Amino acid sequence: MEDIHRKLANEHSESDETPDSQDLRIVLLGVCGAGKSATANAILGREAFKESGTRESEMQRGRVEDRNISIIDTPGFFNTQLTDEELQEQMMKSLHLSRPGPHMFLLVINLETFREEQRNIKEQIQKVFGARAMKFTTVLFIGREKVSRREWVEFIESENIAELLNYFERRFHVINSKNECDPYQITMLLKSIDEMVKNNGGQNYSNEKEAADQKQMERLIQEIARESLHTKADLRIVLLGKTGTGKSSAGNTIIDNFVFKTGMSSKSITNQCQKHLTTVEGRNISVIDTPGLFDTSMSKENLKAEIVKCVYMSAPGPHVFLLVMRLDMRYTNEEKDTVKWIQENFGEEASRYTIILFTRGDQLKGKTLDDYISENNDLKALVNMCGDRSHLFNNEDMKKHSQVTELLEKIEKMVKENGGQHYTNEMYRKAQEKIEWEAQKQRAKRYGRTALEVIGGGAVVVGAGTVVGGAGAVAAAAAAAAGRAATTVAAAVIGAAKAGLKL
Ligand SMILES: Nc1nc2c(ncn2[C@@H]2O[C@H](COP(=O)(O)OP(=O)(O)O)[C@@H](O)[C@H]2O)c(=O)[nH]1
Ligand SMILES: [Mg+2]
Repeated sequence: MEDIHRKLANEHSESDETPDSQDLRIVLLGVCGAGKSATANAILGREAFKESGTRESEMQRGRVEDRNISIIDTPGFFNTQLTDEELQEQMMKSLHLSRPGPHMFLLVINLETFREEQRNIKEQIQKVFGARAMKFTTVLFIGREKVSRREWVEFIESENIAELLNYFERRFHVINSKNECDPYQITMLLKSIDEMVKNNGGQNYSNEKEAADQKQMERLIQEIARESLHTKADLRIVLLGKTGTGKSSAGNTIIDNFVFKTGMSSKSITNQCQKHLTTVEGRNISVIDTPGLFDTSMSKENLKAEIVKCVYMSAPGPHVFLLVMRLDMRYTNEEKDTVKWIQENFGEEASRYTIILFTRGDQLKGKTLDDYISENNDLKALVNMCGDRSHLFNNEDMKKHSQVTELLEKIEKMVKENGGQHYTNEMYRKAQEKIEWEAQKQRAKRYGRTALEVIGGGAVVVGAGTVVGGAGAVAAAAAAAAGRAATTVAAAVIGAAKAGLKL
């Protein structure tokens, strides 16, 4: 952590000072050209910032009204000179400069140039800093002298502005443009800011909440892993695949009961991993249903965090991944992406533990499954990669027990070929490390990093392929408490959780 702060500070020596912990720390936000730098200068009472084309976040300190103030100026939103990524970097830099976090974001809106379409600036703020930032934001209207009293009242009472202000719990203040701004207005502004900071309990904005959420998730993960080890089934089956392919239906067919909810919808009916333990033909098995990959109703991060739970729900690891596909659908790019996702996230080794399970056997129309597979080269290659293991279900005919018996035989044959081994959490951890490393290489190109890393909540990436932080310590504690097996699960899952929480 220290290292990162030092490195960031060195890299950006133009803003060399560090805010004193006693300073009032204010980050100025707004659209490009709103007048943020001029406003900062008006507050500080000197020409501290250059007043045009701010491209980098920068901090200046001053003593105003007997107190130290640090103001961090940022490039504007909707800035055509910066890419989205560059802007994101600069916003993260503003957090770094205001560490441990600003007391207030001042959203500067120029009464003269404010345009309707810029109202979605609240979405921009939320996207960059998270929903919590709204609590720490005050709207500062500038250029009051440019509009008549009647215009001002109409503006502030208009529906659009009322809607915008509601997001910030109606915290706002109005001052003149810099050249028309007398010291009294600044005194009143600071008084108003003090009041708002006080109402927030004197706290500063930081991503600690997210860090706390991460810790809670790690605890939950360990709990599930430990519990799963207690109720360990002899044969552990995980259903994976796109939404609507028939995963939940196939689970029901295997169990011979309506345990998993099914349905026709482009959105996932299943949004959480669900495990069911049962006895099938004298075998003690667990079936884990998962939400569909590439489901549009969940964010990518949440979806991944949820799907990876199947690994620890099947602790010490699943014997088989059933990759479910519809027989009556073409093998589309989306299907290919599903396969790619599984390979990336569970590692190439996962294919040794995979059987392609086709559903909708009722629509085979006289052909054999092999005929169907050999008609498409890509599909053939996929099945081949999975050791030519495939099976066909007709979930409409759940009473046809032979389809389940045959599937279980295929699974047992595969387990035997794998030397009785199942997919392990260690394999999962390796796959995640690989993804992490790839992502890290991408991140290294950027300065920004996430607020979590900069402001210091959870884990911090310190070097090639190494991840340290709170999570490691938790895993170590789990090692002592729960023994080795549980730890491997916990460690693997913590990796997953971190990946899911977009490190
Ligand atoms: N005709 C037919 N319909 C099926 C079959 N398997 C699933 N379905 C239907 O496909 C829809 C989606 O199934 P579901 O199990 O919820 O898919 P999931 O999103 O992958 O879990 C449901 O309406 C099922 O009734 C099958 O083998 N034949
Ligand atoms: Mg489902």
